[in-house]
Amino acid sequence: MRRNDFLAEHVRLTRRFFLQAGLATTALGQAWAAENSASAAPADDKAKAAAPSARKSPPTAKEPEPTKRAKPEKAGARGEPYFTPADDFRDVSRGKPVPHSLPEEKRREVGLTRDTWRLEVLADPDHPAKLGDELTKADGTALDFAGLLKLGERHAVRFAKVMTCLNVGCPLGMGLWEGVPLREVVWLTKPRENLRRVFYYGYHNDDPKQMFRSSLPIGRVLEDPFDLPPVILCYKLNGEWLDAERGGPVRVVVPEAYGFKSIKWLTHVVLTNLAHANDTYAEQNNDVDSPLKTFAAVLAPPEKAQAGKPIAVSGYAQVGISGLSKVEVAVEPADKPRPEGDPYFLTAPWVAAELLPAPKNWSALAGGKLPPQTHGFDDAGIPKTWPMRLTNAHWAAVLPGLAAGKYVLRCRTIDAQGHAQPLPRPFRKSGHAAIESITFTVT
Ligand SMILES: Nc1nc2c(c(=O)[nH]1)N[C@H]1C(S)=C(S)[C@@H](COP(=O)(O)O)O[C@H]1N2
Ligand SMILES: [Mo]
Repeated sequence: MRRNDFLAEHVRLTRRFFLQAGLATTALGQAWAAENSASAAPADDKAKAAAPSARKSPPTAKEPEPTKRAKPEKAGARGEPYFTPADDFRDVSRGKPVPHSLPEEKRREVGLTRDTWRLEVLADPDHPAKLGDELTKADGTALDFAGLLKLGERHAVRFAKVMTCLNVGCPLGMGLWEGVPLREVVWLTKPRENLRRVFYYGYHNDDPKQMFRSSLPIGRVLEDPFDLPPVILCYKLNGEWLDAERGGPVRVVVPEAYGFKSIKWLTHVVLTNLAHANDTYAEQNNDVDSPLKTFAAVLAPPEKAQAGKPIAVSGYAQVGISGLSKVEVAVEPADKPRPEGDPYFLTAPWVAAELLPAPKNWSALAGGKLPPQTHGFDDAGIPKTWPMRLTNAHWAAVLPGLAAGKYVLRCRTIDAQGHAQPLPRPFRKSGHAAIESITFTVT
């Protein structure tokens, strides 16, 4: 059932738009009806059919395949608009075994429950920052969960953010993340000098080979550029305690970053004078200084288009650090050769799609409402800007009728700086931005 919520929600969001455009039945409506009819197709195939971009950008060799139950391939893009119930996130966690699969007793033993969790904050022995204090288990000063919540009473923040794996490309889930700014915990160590970077890691089965480490410049931790939320030690997702699969009891969440910066099952923060990144993720040729990109994707191709009849298409866009000004779509005959020297489809016949407004009811949150004092929302829970950076938006378009034949559909974003996708950062190892090409037939 859950997989269908994804398309159902999107259909609801796009329905008004298509009704106004004089289209009672949308391509997605048809796709959704097909999804819902009892079908013999294995769940995997159906998920793939609804997820063209996921199909084209599979996880790289080193990125573990999403585990557990079959989930919508574009879970993070689900409607309403966007908060994804914790259980519906896709999971790309590493670890043998993955820490959230450990029995409760073992999790208690290693500090992966709220009442046993301890965070050590240390100077890096190789490049030591000068600290007044370290927070250590040995001398009983490590931060515990009650101490973190105590800091939260004065400093807690919450913000909306899409969790996207740099290597998978399509979002894993949209969350309302809540926690204490990491800087509040850094300040507890009374740092004085030689502090240029912070690195941090979580529980990894006490096996150094399994350590998955990430890092940030200290400047990003101490100050928030422009109107970004702070880097947090997160303990709540969508208003509920962060569960073990999502990295609970405590994980880091870096608002503008891809998922690998948001370390789960956090146990250690290390303050260092090292001048460069030392992320585990760099070992896989990833660009570890890459903030979220803006890109658009189609949610369901116009599978049953009829000659001469308008064609409905719709999808979502991830809104990266450069914002989103519009989504465009282009349709060309499939057999028309592409001009040479145009790898980014700049010469395709682009037309504007419509960006859909913010929802009024935010399901997955208690009462369907944003809690007060959420970053980017006013006190009534209305977004201050739309679309919002670092989250998803939905879009829809009606294409004029076409003659029978085979066509290619593409969509792209124009970010708020005027860059057309996949620019300004077109390289794969800094995150997915490629324009997808979807063939469909008009009969
Ligand atoms: N400790 C730890 N944290 C981790 C990972 C991991 O393997 N171990 N994976 C990272 C990666 S690559 C991603 S994309 C995100 C995924 O977050 P999610 O599981 O909440 O969707 O977690 C990050 N945090
Ligand atoms: Mo990832």
